[in-house]
Amino acid sequence: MTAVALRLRKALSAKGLDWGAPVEHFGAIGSTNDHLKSRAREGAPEWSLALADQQTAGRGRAGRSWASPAGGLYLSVLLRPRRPAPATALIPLAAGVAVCDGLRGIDVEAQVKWPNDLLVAGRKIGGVLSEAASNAARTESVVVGIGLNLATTPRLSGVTADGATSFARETGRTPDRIELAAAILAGMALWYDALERGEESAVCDAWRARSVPWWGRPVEVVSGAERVRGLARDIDVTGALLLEVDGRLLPLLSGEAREVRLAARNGTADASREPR
Ligand code: BT5
Repeated sequence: MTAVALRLRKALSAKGLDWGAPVEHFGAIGSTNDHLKSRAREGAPEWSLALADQQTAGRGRAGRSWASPAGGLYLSVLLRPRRPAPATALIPLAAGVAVCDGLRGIDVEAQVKWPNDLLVAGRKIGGVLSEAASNAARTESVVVGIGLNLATTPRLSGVTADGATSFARETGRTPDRIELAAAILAGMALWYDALERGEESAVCDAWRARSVPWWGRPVEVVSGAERVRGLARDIDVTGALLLEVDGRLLPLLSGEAREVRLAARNGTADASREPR
């Protein structure tokens, strides 16, 4: 076990969490999620962890990449949920709550943005990538990956370049990555246990309380070739974003969401569903 893995175990046990599951640390790896998914297939136990100093093939959702230079936090955790859907659908939101609280615990006013972004002052400081493997009967495993920009703000090309931030950019400080990881994992344990007890609404409430305050405002969600505009109303217990479109609530399960301007035409949301 590396010194970093040992330090993470110690930080967890200082929080009263004696981590029975394997804790693996890598200087560099393709993707901690890919690694833990293959461990999951080999039968690794729940709460197995993979942590990397940098990733060479870090992944976001839908085939997007995640810039993972040294100086960030790249952490994946393996869960084996016993409860069926919709509880499993809320795991990414529960993780978002845990990451948000980890950052707030070190004085960064983070917010969650549906479905999986962590923002500070409107810029993306991190994200969650949750990947489930199921058989015919049930969800066998969920690998939850967390990426956070800490010491450096990655250089991203194009429109996302100014959309990213880091802990250092926001505070002028560099946090202790291991202490932060332990705090996030303690939060994960708390909210995941709530889900396993059937307390979906508690997780939804916690998520709402940390969300960007866009309720009642026009939001656009892009998913593949489809674009939906409507008023953000709420999330539901399946983790879907509820958009009001033409007076009806439309649940959206995935996509990229952003606030949009009011349509000049009539001063209300330009609520429409149309191909891009
Ligand atoms: C995410 O995807 O936000 C989920 C990121 C999860 C990364 C973790 S790191 C540990 C584990 N192992 C992995 O391989 N992944 C997980 P998504 O919502 O699809 O956001 C991806 C988009 O964010 C990209 O298309 C860029 O626009 C932008 N982006 C990429 N890298 C970024 C970064 N470091 N900081 C801010 N924005 C970034």
